[in-house]
Amino acid sequence: RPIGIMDSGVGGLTVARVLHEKYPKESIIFLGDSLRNPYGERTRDEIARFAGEIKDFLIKKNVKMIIIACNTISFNVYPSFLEGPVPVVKMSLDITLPEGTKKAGIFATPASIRTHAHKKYVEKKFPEVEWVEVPCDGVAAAIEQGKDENFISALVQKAAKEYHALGIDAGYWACTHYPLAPSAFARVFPKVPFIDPALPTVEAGMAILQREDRLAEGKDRDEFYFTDGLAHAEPLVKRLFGPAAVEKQIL
Ligand code: DGN
Repeated sequence: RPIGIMDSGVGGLTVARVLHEKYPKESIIFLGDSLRNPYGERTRDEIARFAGEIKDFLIKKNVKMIIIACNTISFNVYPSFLEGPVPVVKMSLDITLPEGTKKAGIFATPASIRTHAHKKYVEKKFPEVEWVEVPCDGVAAAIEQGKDENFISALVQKAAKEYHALGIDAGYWACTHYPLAPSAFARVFPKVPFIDPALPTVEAGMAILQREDRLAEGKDRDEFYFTDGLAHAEPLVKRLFGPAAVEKQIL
């Protein structure tokens, strides 16, 4: 049985890519809700309702586990979302930081920052670091729409300035869209390392499957569904995953 991966759009592909590279025997069913993207500027109830629809779709596809490859969904759904016939794994908060980091920025959508989930966790894990939260208005949407680097870096720059993050020595990509635009961040923060939690997220999910002895023995096929925006999503999927089925799916 395949592993289901969900996001509000193309961002979750950054998590799917890690799963694909590290565990090539696993099959992936991906759904990105590009039509209703961005989730990051929506209310909690809306996010929870849309996420429920994606979850139902994946369960009908007979997945053995669901990875929520979206921070906004992970930290806005209600606890009951994690219950059901298959394990549901949220985005990991368990990042590592380069040694000697003094000030670090949490870059996320406004809806993720509103929960303060990331800050609460990393402040406990790294109490010696000064953490700044940087809600990045419009950045995920710009990446979703395939806007160019100039456009995206201007948005990052604006948010960084507004939230006093320009002097950081490390950044936390707490939105799965952002690792698709590393150069836009590098322009604003030259030489600053950015941390992507995709790997600990995938490892958390695979640990569950391993414990239950449910790892796949060989890939069947990967399927990628988007509710809109195929003109941008399809070439991106092909670039990251090679030939794979990409289809439009209305929820
Ligand atoms: N990729 C989503 C996340 O990790 O928060 C956010 C995308 C969005 O809908 N704004």
